[in-house]
Amino acid sequence: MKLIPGLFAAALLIGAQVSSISAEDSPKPNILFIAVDDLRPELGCYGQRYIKSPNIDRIARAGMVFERAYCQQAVCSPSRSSLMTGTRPDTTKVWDLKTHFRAALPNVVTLGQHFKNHGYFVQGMGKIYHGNYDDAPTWSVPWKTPRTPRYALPANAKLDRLQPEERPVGDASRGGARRNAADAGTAPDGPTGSGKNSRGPAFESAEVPDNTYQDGKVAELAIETLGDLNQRKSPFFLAVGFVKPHLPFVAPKKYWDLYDPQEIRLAPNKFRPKDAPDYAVLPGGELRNYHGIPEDSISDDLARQLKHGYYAAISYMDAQVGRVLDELDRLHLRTNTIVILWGDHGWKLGEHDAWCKHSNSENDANAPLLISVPGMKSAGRHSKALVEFVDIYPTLAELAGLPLPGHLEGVSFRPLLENPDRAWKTAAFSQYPRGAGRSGAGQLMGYSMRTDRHRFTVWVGRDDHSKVDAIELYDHQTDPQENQNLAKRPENAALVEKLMAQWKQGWRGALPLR
Ligand SMILES: [Ca+2]
Repeated sequence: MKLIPGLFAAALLIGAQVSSISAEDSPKPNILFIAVDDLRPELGCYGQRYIKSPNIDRIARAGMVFERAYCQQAVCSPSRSSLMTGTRPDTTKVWDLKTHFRAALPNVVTLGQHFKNHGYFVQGMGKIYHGNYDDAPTWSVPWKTPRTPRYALPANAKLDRLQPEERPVGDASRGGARRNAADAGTAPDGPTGSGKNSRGPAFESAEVPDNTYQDGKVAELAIETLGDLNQRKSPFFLAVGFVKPHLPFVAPKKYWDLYDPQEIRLAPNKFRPKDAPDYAVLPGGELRNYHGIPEDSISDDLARQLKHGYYAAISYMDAQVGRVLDELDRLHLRTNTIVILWGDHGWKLGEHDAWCKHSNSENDANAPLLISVPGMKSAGRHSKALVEFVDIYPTLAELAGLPLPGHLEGVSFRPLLENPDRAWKTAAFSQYPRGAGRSGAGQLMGYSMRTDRHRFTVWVGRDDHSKVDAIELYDHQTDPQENQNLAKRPENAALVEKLMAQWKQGWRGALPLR
């Protein structure tokens, strides 16, 4: 074979560039940090083989799947602010979608900022922080994201722009219908100003290329950026945020075609948790913002369409993850890059006759977390250890050999990567605010504790934690769907007392021995 001199020289040059950021010259691993919006842990690699998620499954095969990872508050900005600052919502003071964590923590060093301060080139794109609440100090260069229309089909885009009074008479989406009061008053679930049926349809299937929607464009930007980062001497921290499967469930038709709607199974527990307070789980006001969604219970036919859309949106997003992973491989960066993927919180697809997030239930607090570290011996393993998203910051810092800032409220789960079955945290904590309860405790905060066996949630006054409005207790050994609150049963009095004592210890009392 006759070598073409110019090409050979180019190949040598590429090789030199690759090695310039590999272990010999720079011991620091790169980080590919993938955020996914509203992704519940219903994926192939979580044992749900009917979901087509081959690319996230690739990360699982090369890494570890955490089956019991919990966000600290099941809605975008509180969860992301907590994760990115390494502190909990009571520290960030971000419990809603309109507060920036810099208001309470003006000088906090975020995850990205910490890597930046230690020589990393830190770049972010797509949805990392919520909405317009970016944080410039996090990045080495300004965060950016491509903008695309929310819908590809003109009719849907037009509906999205219609004012409620312009909608067809008799349509449930016409103005005047009040949103579910509980949702409207207490569950921050959409941009300010959104309201009942004010948006386009909840789903869309269109014969369009992947880059019609935002995630396709974000993948393209990530691919282009990886090429640039590969030219740099410094290690990189690349944060790539995908917005699907967040509502609306829009995806190219080919991803819808991966699923047969007749085979989609509906949630078996289409009822509220028994003996739980009314506010424990809300019906899903966010979904009712979309055109054609009735205010009352969702019919089985519509539920099947919605689930079909959610699954299609997962497969579409997964394909974009795959494109970014392919580029990482093509550039030979995978051997020195830690890949982490997380969904910001779980989601209800009809469980408890409810939709969306916004609660402390297992459906909402439990979210996907996968991490792949080059050379890890436990690749392909799963861990059932209780881990929290607030642990991601210290874990990545430790894996990169960076010091751990003193403000962190989580712990590195690096030891689990060596032994996924070892003893770990005795509990994970989430919380969610609500309006006033019945006891006179005023505005409420539900502090929820997930132990190995139980979920134990105490609803207290936000201003006075000694005022208890309600308690929830679910036994995951006998009731993994949290259908029956057992807290008031006399035979559980001693258990409630024991869990209450553990709950009062909080996260500091649940830390693992390392
Ligand atoms: Ca979200």
